[in-house]
Amino acid sequence: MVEVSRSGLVALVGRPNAGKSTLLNALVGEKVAIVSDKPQTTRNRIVGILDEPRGQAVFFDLPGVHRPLHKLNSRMMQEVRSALEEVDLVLHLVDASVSWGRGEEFLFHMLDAVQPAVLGLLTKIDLVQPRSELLPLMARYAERRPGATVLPVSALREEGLDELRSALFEALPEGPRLYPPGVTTTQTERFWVAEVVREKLLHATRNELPYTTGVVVETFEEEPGLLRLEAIIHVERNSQKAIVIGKRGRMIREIGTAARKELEARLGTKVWLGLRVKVSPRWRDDARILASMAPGVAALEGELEGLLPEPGEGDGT
Ligand SMILES: Nc1nc2c(ncn2[C@@H]2O[C@H](COP(=O)(O)OP(=O)(O)OP(=O)(O)O)[C@@H](O)[C@H]2O)c(=O)[nH]1
Ligand SMILES: [Mg+2]
Repeated sequence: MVEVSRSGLVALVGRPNAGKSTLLNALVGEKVAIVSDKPQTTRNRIVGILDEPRGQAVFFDLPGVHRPLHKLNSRMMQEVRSALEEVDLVLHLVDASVSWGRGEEFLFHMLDAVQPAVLGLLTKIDLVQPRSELLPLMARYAERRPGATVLPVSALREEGLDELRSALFEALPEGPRLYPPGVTTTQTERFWVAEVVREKLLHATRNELPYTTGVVVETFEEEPGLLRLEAIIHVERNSQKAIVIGKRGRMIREIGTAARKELEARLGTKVWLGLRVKVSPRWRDDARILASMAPGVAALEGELEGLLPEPGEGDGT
């Protein structure tokens, strides 16, 4: 019997910190999205691709759904809304380790109105003890969305992922691959550099800082045996600049070293990474700076030709 190949676009949607990016990395089997314990880590649509004999799932990891107070956040929410119009399937991630509040209710409302099928996921179940406490949560989800499937998962412990993969391939339409096998993401290396710097920055700093910092790569130069990188860390106030730099530059050195090591391992080249901190009081509302933080899409050297659907095909128009 010939195996049926399925393919489609799958959005990962949830509240900030629900575990979307961690799950994406676990499903793809490679780190394609940065992760942190601070909410609003993901600011752009991140594409991650799972390729199996039974099909190909193209995931959109998205910013967590929250109330936008800046242009940056409005764009983040716009990214979620536009993704919901494009995809074949939505994975709705609900963090099983925190209580279910008004934000989650808002998200349910938002998803009630979308076209694609929604698969519910209870995430971080390794944190739920005893496990029997999952049952009322699953029941609550089923009550809120009658007929929906809801699956418990732990991306960290890789629990429930086989069941999830099976359920999602079952839900995807039949169709050919959208990307060649071996491609796991579409983001540019330049964008990845900014993301890795931001991840190390989020790990090294606390509290308010996550929301008020942004990273732009200014220099990306390939020299023989060396990748020369320079990035600007935008902050909003002098006091934040002092925190990011740290005593005698200790903090920024720590961020730079951690980012450089990860980039060298990933890109397979020696990296020189210069970091500068700049006070840009309103960068979160500055269209020019925000545009310079956009991910871009990596060129796949013509490989995609003939593999991508015709424009307009499958987009519901
Ligand atoms: N214990 C446990 N922690 C998890 C699991 N999945 C994610 N986390 C943690 O939850 C935090 C948030 O994870 P992310 O993957 O960045 O969450 P996100 O939904 O992408 O967050 P935003 O991008 O900010 O919306 C991190 O500290 C993760 O390590 C899990 O299965 N178990
Ligand atoms: Mg994320």
